[in-house]
Order: sequence, then C-alpha cells, then structure tokens
Amino acid sequence: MDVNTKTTPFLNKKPSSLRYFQEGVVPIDIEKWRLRIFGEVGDKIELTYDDLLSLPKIYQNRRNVCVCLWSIKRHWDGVLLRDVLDLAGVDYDDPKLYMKQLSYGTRKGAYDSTVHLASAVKRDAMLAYMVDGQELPLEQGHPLRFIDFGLYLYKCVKAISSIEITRNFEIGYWEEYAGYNKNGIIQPKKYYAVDLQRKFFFDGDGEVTDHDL
Ligand SMILES: Nc1nc2c(c(=O)[nH]1)N[C@H]1C(S)=C(S)[C@@H](COP(=O)(O)O)O[C@H]1N2
Ligand SMILES: [Mo]
Repeated sequence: MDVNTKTTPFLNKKPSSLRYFQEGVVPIDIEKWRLRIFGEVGDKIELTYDDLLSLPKIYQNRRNVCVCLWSIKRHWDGVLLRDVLDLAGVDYDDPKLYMKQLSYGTRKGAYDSTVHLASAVKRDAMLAYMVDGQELPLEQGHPLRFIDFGLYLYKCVKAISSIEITRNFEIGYWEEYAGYNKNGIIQPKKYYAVDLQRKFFFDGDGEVTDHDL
C-alpha cells in the first residue's frame, strides 16, 4: 500500500495519547535502545532497532479498543511477535507461559502489563514501529509498541523495552490502579469508533472486526 494512503480518518478526534500515558513521554536514543527478551527462553537476547527492521515487515490494518469505550482502526507496520520470539527460542505454544512487557520508563516509573502468550501469538500480535506510514511519534510509544488486537489497549505497552517470558500471570499497572481485568479480552459493549464517528454495539469478545460494525 502506498504510504500516502495510510491515513486514519478523524484522527484529530482521537482521545489524547498523552492523557493515557501514565509514565509520560521521554525521548529515547535509538542507538542505545534495546528490546531485551529474557526469562523462560532458549537464549536471552537484546535486539537493536536495526535488528527489528531486518526481520520480515508486516502490515496490519486492525481495530484497537480502549477500555474507556472508544476504538480506532489504524495502519500498523512492524514485526510479528512470533518472529521476534523465535529469535529467543521461546516455546510460545506452551499454554502455561505469559509475557510480561515493561516500558522504557521515565522518572515517574515504568508501565507494565502481562498477557497470555499462546493466545497473543495465535491472534497475530505484533510489535509495531510505524503508524499510518510514519515512524511512531513519541506519544505513540516510539520506538516500538506491542499490539494484541484482541485485548484492550491497556494490555499493550508503548515504548516497550523488555519482554519477560514467565509462568506468573502478574497484575499490571492499570489493573492494580483501576481494577481492570487481568485477561484484558475485549468485552461485548457499546463502543465509539473515532475513525467512523459513530457508536456500535460489539456482541462478541476479542477483536472487533469490520463485520462487527
Ligand atoms: N507505556 C505505556 N503504554 C501504554 C499506556 C501507558 O500508560 N504507558 N497506556 C495504555 C492505554 S490505557 C491506552 S488507551 C493506549 C493509548 O494508545 P494511543 O496513544 O495509541 O492512544 O496505550 C496503552 N499503552
Ligand atoms: Mo486505555
């Protein structure tokens, strides 16, 4: 798809990224940034931004949903979670494994969230480095953000810097603070589609597709 056609309608109506960015924004030196993958892995690894760019690039145009009842469908480029985990020799079919994500963090601390690994991989969860054909802006989690389109956005960490493969299904930042569900599966409810400027009722659970609108 041509870069110029990757736009999100009514993007100016989207709720502010900064408002939902608990630890706040901090510029990250891309030369020093690493994605660390450790825990229940075959090989503990540290990937550079260039390492990620050298993996097969994937494009996904899928809908995200915030627990605050808005949703948006955008254009994401990046890599498949499974392709990255293959480099670390992770047995992501093991149903007992979870993935704890941690953000790069600021003086205010870091944001964490833990997701069920095998389910995320089955849903083609991704690590995105571009949105709407552009490098991720700071408030969008530059340089990399995790996205599982079957889960509410609070399960998807922006400015991700580490992935721990673990058997502990830990409670995350927002779950602790606001009592959100640890599973984070998108629930049947009425949501607002920012990009369509209308409400819709989702009667399934998990990812909201165009058929649900
Ligand atoms: N590092 C980090 N990632 C985060 C958050 C956060 O506070 N810190 N908030 C989450 C929540 S609740 C939402 S709604 C989305 C917002 O993503 P957006 O900037 O694309 O709107 O980021 C998610 N990822
Ligand atoms: Mo959110």
